[in-house]
Amino acid sequence: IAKKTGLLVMAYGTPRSPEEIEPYYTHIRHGRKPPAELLEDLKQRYEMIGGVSPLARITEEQTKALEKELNSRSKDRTFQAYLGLKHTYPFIEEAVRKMKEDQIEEAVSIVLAPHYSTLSIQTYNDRANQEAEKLGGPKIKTVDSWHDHPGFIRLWAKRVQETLSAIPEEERDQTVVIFTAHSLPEKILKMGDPYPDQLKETAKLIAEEAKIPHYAVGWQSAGRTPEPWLGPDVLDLTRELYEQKGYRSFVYCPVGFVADHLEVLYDNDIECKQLTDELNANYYRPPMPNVDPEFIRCLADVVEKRLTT
Ligand code: FEC
Repeated sequence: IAKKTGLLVMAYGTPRSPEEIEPYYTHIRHGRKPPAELLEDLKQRYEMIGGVSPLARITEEQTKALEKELNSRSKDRTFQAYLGLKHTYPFIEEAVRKMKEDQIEEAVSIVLAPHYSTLSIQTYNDRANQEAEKLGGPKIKTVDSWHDHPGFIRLWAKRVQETLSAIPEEERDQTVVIFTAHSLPEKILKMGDPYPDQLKETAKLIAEEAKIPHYAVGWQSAGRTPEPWLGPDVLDLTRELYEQKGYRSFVYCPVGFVADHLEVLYDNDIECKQLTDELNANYYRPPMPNVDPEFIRCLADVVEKRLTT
């Protein structure tokens, strides 16, 4: 009989209704309630993208699709998916408890974010492992990163090429592709964190594969705290590329994310777009991976490989 393997899919999580915004934001802030002004600002951003984020639905679809893909590939294992979220229910710990209750002894986990940081992926993996240790199982094989997976690179390369080929030829010389990920506090640099280098690697590989003549790397969605965050911020970078390099068309590739959600639908599609409008420049953004079967196959490759190492 096929061995049952737990598939723990971890992701950021999002409020499922406007009422959930406050507890969600409080969780992100490590239990500190947000000041009224910051809360209002966040509520307005959700309002601007339609009230709630599509992230909850997309994460669930990605999880189901990954489980199905893995089961279609494997004869000697049956994968059973468990969704564990970082900032809302079902929390990572709940997913691990559920696996234990279901008598899963062996599990593999993946975070739906490509780049490793001690402040991002490691916190997911630590929370999963700590809960499993507390319960005496299951044994979880975690994945650190998959930012350079050839399938992931190909998928973005194709999407950028499609976007570029829709740009009129006379405009293309003045077009720049900007690769971004979520900014993190600058203190990660002192910790020797691989996050910035991994984003640069992703950008380089996509640029090579898609033969992109002009590209830049930046950071977006920095937190609203006084400490310094990794830069250049995508808005400053856009201005600089416009003013100093003469670019007039901007193709935003938020490769640090894998789904349509607030940070893309607001921070890129509204905020960056406002700036390009103001500059009288052109805004483009290729579609996110979401549940593209090619993307799901890439995640399945990563999981399968982890199980053999
Ligand atoms: O509802 C949605 O669609 C939410 C999408 C969402 C994703 C996401 C991904 C990442 N974050 C990362 C780091 C931080 C750090 C802080 C922080 C704050 C927020 C806030 C919201 C939010 N994040 Fe997020 N993030 C998403 C949403 N994030 C909302 C709070 C308001 C704001 O600052 O805009 C700062 C925390 C602090 O104050 O101390 C740090 C990283 C990722 C990408 C990797 C991953 O998905 O885990 C890193 C999606």
